[in-house]
Amino acid sequence: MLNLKWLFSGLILLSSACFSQSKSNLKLWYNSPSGTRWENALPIGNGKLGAMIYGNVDTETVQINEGTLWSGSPNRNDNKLSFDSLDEIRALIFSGKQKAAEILANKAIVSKTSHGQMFEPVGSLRLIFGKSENYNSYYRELDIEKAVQTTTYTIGGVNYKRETIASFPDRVIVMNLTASKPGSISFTAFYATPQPKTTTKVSSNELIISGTTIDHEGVEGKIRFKGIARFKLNGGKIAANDTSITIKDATEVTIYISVATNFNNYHDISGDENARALTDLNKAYPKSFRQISPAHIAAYQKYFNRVTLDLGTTDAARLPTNERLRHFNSTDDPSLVTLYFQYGRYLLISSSQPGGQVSTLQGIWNHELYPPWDSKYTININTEMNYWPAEKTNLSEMTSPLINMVKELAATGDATAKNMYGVRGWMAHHNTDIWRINGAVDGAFWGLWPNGGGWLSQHLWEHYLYSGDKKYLSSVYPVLKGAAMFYADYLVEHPEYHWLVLCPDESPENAPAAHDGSSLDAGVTMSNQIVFDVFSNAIDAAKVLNLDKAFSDTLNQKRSRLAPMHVGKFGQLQEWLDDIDDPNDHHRHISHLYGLFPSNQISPYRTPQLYSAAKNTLIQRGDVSTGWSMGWKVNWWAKMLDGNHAYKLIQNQLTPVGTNEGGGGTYDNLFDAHPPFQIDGNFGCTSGITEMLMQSEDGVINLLPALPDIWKNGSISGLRARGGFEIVNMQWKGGKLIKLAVKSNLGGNLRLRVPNEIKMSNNASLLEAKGNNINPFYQTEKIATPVISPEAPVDLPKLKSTWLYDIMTKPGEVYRLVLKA
Ligand code: FUC
Repeated sequence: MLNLKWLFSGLILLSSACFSQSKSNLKLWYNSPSGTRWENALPIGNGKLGAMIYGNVDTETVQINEGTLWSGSPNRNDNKLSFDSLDEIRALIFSGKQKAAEILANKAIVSKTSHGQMFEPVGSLRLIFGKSENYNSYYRELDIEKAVQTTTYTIGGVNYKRETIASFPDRVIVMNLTASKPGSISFTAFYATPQPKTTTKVSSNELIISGTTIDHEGVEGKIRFKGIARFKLNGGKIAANDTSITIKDATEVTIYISVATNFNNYHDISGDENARALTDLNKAYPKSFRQISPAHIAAYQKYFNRVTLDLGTTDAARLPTNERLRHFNSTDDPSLVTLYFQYGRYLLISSSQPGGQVSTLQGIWNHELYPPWDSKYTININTEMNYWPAEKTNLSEMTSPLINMVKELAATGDATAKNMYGVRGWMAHHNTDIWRINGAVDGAFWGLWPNGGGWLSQHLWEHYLYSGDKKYLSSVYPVLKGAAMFYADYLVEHPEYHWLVLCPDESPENAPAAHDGSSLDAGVTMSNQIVFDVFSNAIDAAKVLNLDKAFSDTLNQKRSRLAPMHVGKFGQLQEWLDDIDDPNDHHRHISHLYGLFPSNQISPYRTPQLYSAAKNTLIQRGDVSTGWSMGWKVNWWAKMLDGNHAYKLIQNQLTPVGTNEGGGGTYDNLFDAHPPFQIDGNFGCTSGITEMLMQSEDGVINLLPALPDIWKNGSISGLRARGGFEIVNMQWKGGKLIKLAVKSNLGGNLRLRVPNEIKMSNNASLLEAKGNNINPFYQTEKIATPVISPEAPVDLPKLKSTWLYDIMTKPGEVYRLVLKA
């Protein structure tokens, strides 16, 4: 497996300059420029602005995004005909005529207006240095410990350096160009953009781009934007013509890029993009790069430094990132996993900041006028996956744009629930965008899924489970209640089985052959699981806040009438109410495993039969899939307590794009490949790596639940667990937990499940856990007894033995434990 011979001969070929420049393991670095491929460029971002830096020697390209630059304008896309056809569609589905129901739903339910607007690029700032074939010592990196991109090279004995940041405190992108010899920097700069409705202007030291976004699907583009790049020189001369700026013989150049739009929120675009762009720029411009940069790094590290991970380092780590990626599957390179894990955190901090927008399908990085799937929000998995790492990898603040979006969707989705389905509460289908559309899009096959709101609302409850913040909980309670109210009204009794089910409904984007290729159905497993969670969260939140007893009783009753999970004849967890799964179906969506992860309805300890069925389903579906689906599978195998299988999925994901059978993989800049680039796979995998090391549900904090054999030794610090606990530090050796420090922020019982015996480091007594965990954040809802097909093979999980302990904690205290020898 480990091809050391190859590796070392490769290492000898590399210049020593590269080694000395890449001391930190938390860098993506390369000894060649990006060329023309966007996915080779390196991403920076501050949650408001995003940029991809190419680092080419002849021409530097800074491809720029601004989070609120979207096509279209305030709009709704509900189909008002929906309610009149609802009974007929339901009757068709209940009588087995799914295809006919789908045809009718395409007319009556699917939107006749916008199918969602697009996240749009501003354009690129280009710096033309002129032909320079004779460069050497080329090096470029993205330092994710500092959030700084750097490119260096040498021409004619002069060392050139470009450093670029998207400053968090200063809200601008800043590029600093220096050279080892005075007067060596000359280039011509201009804006290039795919946006058709733009004008560019040049003033003495400024390039200005202004424009309006495009119309899309009948919605007029009304986002106005303004981008200003202002140049500051040390030495040399600057000259302007009508489209470009030319700089000659400077010793240092700093470029300050500010971009703003008129977007205030989904229904108000009355902002002043000119004043905004100027305000940010004028504040930043007087400061030098040496002043701006440390403040930026400090603001970034406030978040990033909260978590450290060490899985060990081998010589493979001395190779450039693209080489490491190429050889990951045949070498032992644990620190590439560390880099990928931390890169997920870097990407989340850079693309999702309080006050900004939700990280899209591509985070905050898109260069295309018509991006894949509009680079918007697919909320039947992808947007949720983006935020899986947030709470547990100690980036709780990054959920703020998501929480805000869910509140706004609750406001817009109230009319959707009423107009389209005649019910109370709020809902969203499977897509949304910056205008917070809630209608069904793309065709009923994909779009007639009423659970976008229900799933997203889980994140609001999760934020409470991690923080214990009751004031916050009361501020989002109406949203949780509204999500539950929608389902309480929308559920109908199944005419044959008599359970309460959603209808019309579907299991995202998959269709059983038995239904004539139609996805439409009633009471699909994932929906039952989501409704179960939405009801449980509303009941639990009401209890914490001492509110709405009568409504909680109603939800309780309805919850007890939901369809239970089913184990089918192939031993699988059924995707649909009927036993119609195909064991050879390898569809990338395995939505019914939502109950295993991110939800907590399937557990090896509480529901062993369902757990085995979920495992059979995972095996039947296979490993091969798209990027995000691989990311989900890492989490699932971690929940299956099978670290080696989870690691296999990480290997599949860390494979160069285009070389995997069936899709998935990774680009040279470590962006995840669906393909094309989709950022959810990055975030999903970061979450999965965390779940391999720590899980905090199922009544316990489970430490090292799915450690693969290859990560024998390691340590992690700073993970957060539900109930306000923080894993201050955890160390393992030879697969055994040897050292642990847990901080309790809220107090309460800390129940630990660990792979070996441990003791308090101060030799205080340590209780073996008994009975139910009394910690209110670790209560598990009782799952209905599953229906098991008589043909299903009986296979119950064989679980490794673990040790369970209880520690009654006090708020603010740290509890230290060590291996019991
Ligand atoms: C869903 C998935 C696709 C893709 C798209 C953005 O439709 O089925 O694979 O990820 O979202």
